[in-house]
Amino acid sequence: MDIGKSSFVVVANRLPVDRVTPRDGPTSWRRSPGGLVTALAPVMRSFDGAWVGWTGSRDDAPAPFSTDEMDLIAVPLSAEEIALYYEGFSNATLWPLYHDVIVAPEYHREWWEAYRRVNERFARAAADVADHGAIVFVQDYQLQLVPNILRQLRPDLKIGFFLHIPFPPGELFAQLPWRRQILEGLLGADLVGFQREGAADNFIGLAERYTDATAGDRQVVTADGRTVLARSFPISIDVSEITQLVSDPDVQARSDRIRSEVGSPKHILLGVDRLDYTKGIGHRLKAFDELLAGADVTPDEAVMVQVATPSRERVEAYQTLRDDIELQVGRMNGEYGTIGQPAVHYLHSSYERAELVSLLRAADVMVVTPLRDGMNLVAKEYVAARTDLGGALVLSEFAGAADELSDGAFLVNPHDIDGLKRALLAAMRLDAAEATQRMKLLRERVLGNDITRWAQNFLDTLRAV
Ligand code: ADQ
Repeated sequence: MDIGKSSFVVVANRLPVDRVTPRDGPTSWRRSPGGLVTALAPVMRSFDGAWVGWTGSRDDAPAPFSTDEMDLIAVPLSAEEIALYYEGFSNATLWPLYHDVIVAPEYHREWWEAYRRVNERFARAAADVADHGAIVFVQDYQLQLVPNILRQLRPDLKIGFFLHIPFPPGELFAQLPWRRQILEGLLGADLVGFQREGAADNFIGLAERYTDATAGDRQVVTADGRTVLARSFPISIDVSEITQLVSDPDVQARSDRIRSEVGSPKHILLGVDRLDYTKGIGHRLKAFDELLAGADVTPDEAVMVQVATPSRERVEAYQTLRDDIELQVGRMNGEYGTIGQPAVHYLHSSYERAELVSLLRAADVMVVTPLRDGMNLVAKEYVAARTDLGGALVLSEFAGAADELSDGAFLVNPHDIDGLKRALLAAMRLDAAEATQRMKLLRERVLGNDITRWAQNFLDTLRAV
């Protein structure tokens, strides 16, 4: 198939499609769920766009192919590169370092070498497909070196970068043996986007400290005189997708069934997270445990449903976390559960969007308690799902979403277990009028800035550079 040059190129660790291999018949590709691809699809369509990324399988290099919306360019990774670049440097060095060192980051030179090599491969693939003067939009912490490599290869391009996770303060970032190279990598972009204002400030300060660049107001000037904008663009969700699902009678019926299947308690508390140590799952379980132990609520009155999506299962810290959480859930159910009625319904599984939205609709209190989180889309999805203006949101102040949702949510410091218990109780005891009032405030914020608006803001800013 002839894949031409593109005037709009997205570069991300993963391609936005999953391979479907039926037993009889040819392989095909299905668009993966996710707001980012939904937001970018219209831009892709109108600009003849291409997406550069990994398929998710080792040594997988299908020839470039097209869907209705875009050309897809696969970047292959070997088993060793998956271990060193992806599981290693991305998820056991950068991820914990950028999330407040909740788990100790590991610094290994072979991991760094693989990260550098793989970033170069992604940059070359993007350089090959980008038309003269094209816009290239690079995503996230796995690819922080791509902007600068790309700039060297193709000075004609307009390059944007968006970091989906936090950017840490200097006290933590300084640990990184390759801090200068990472900063220089990002400075190859014309626009570097972050979830929160504070992250952009961290970046500007660190660029001045560790590179030859000069800090300015929401921008950095590099040694060779280029201006790099650093701004916050709080990401959001595809509100219309959730609204459509909520209005589906099957989803409504499923939501009612979920309530009765967990014993029709007065309060359903819900957590939905990737099983990740940043999400504060243990903290929220502990708070609920203490509420039950102190008889603030009884197991008849309140149950917790915790969906924990399997994640990064080959990384050691994630294996330990799973053991810890499952021990904690087992103990709680042993202590407070009865036959057919556990205190915590723990689901280690991935779900279809319709099932997820049914759960969101069934929950009286959505409990989002990360110790650190770039944004947290689940909090916004909950708000979008509550077209009935019901439910309450307990939200960590350490999630990016807290910047926008502080008015209607019960904000908590998840490390403060007593505070968390008070917030859970307050959310459970909320009277209907105040609940409606709070949900209205939350919905104003979420509906006013959805993922399409986010993409538009970022790309408009980039074009205007
Ligand atoms: P994540 O850390 O993955 O994202 P989050 O923002 O909550 O966290 O997004 C998770 C997404 O996966 C949500 O859309 C959620 O509905 C979905 N999901 C969760 N559990 C699921 C399950 N069991 N089955 C199916 N789907 C499930 C990173 C950053 C965040 C940032 C996003 C986007 O860590 O801080 O908000 O990127 O920038």
